[in-house]
Amino acid sequence: MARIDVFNGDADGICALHQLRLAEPAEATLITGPKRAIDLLQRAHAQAGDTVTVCDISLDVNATALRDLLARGIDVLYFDHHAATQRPAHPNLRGAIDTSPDICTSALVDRFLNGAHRAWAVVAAFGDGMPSLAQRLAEPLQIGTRHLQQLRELGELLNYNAYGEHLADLLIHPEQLYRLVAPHGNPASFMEQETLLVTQLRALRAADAEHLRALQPKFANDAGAVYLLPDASWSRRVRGDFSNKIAQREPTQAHAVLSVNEQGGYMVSVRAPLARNVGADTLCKRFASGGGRAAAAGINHLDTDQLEAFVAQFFAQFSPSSP
Ligand SMILES: [Mn+2]
Repeated sequence: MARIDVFNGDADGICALHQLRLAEPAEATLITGPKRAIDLLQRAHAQAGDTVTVCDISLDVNATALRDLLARGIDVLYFDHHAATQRPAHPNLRGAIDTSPDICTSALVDRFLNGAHRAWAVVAAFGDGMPSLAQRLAEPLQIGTRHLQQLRELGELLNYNAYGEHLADLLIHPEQLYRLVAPHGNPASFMEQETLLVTQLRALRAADAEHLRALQPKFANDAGAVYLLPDASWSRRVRGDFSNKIAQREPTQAHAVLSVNEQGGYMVSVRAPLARNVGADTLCKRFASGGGRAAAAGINHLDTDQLEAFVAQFFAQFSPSSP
């Protein structure tokens, strides 16, 4: 009767599984990866009688693998807050799925365990960018402002480690990070014992932020700005958050962030001006692999020789005179 633990490599995934394993210690095979790697359940090679625990990866993305496990008599304990439209009803499927916008997986696990390891849920909520949830969870713990600040930093650092396209972009493999977290009953103990790792993560995040501060738009006018991120690990770590950050910094402008993709072209992320929130999808859908929403859209692959056309269309789309 083997156990397999499958979890997102970010703060929420790690802290969710950690709470479960503090409550019920078990030797398990671990399956995880960078934050973007969510198609993980198919890697779980389980036999009838085994138990698979899943944390913080979309049920929809893993629905086929899940149905296959259940059909083969495997027990599945599933906790998640991402897209889950095709939730199978099965006696061997337990856990909690809740896609409300103000909940994270670690908070679901916290509820499941009646708050037994609450501090880790607080860390995770901060890491998942939900500070008000974190504060709500922390309230009954009556922890001081300084300690709460520590939990916030830890959440953000654990989360930051998972950013990147490939494992090589990450400071340490999320599996290794989980193993370092695992012996610690509380977050303060982890921060005291793992000072070197915490320092390295802090330094990495600061250095990346410095790269970003120095980055100038490649093309810009009053209507918007186009940024070109270099082909570097730091680019792959920051690109997920960068579009949101600049959109908030310049709410009247449209933004495009281009980064080099695996095929040697660009992956494009477009944000309409926050103040207007229209046009991003219209622009991106003009390109073969483009799509998205009115406020935020993207192009998976833009050939380098299409760059000029894209930039022209971007400014045409968002110039004040255009409809
Ligand atoms: Mn999460």
